Amino acid sequence: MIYIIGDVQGCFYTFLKLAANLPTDDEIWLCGDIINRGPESLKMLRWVYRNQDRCKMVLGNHDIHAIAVLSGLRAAGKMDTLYELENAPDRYKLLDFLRNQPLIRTLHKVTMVHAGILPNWDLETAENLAQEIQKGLQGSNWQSFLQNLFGNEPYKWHQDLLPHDKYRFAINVFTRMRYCNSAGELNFQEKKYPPSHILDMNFRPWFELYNQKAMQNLKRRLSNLQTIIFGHWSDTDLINQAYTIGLDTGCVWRRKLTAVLIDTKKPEKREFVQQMYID
Ligand SMILES: [Mn+2]
Repeated sequence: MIYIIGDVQGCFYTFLKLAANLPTDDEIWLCGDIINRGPESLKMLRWVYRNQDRCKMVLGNHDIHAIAVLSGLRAAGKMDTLYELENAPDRYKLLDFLRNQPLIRTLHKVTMVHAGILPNWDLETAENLAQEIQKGLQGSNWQSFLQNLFGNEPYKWHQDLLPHDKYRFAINVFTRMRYCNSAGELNFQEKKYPPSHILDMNFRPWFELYNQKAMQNLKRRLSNLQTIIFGHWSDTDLINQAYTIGLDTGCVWRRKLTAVLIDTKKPEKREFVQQMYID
């Protein structure tokens, strides 16, 4: 069986304590932002590297930022806690490990991603975009490819976007999205949940739009019923809807780290395991 764990962000001892409460035969999947802002990024990343057989991850915005910092493309910010990692003797091995990680992982009807999937996309579109970006990050020109991924624009999805615009939009969806609308536009200004003011252009939390669409598809007996498990948005606390599960319960803000067993579909029957912050 597989447990998916929310944003660890370098809270390594909280993670170890939660993992100790999960069956040792089970796989652990991490839904991104495994490092940065918390105290023990280097220990966390080394643990995930050593336990690759049992532990799988997807990249979050903080993991991608760390790739850029380790490769000299971006400077570490004031809030970053990457200093130990930047100076570790095994930093290049860990850098290569990180940039070879995917953006989404799918098992049957469950998909794990750090921030989300655009409600307008079907799973195939999302998987193709994620694979193309992954190829770019693994390729020989990965540094210039990565450099082109940073930025907010374009704000609106269109299938005919130029490649770099398309990849920048897609990585923002996979690793940074919070609010979007049914026209496929992103809003990076609002981060609060619920929003701090009334949003124009019908912006809504992406997972509510996605869940609504999946419920409509269920009524119409369509097959597009993928459940999305995500992190990234600690303001929302635990989200447990029919087709979306949000696991960022604010560990890095000294709240909780949450795991969910990939198993039953019904929200009331899902098994969650939580650990209070202890780092
Ligand atoms: Mn994040």
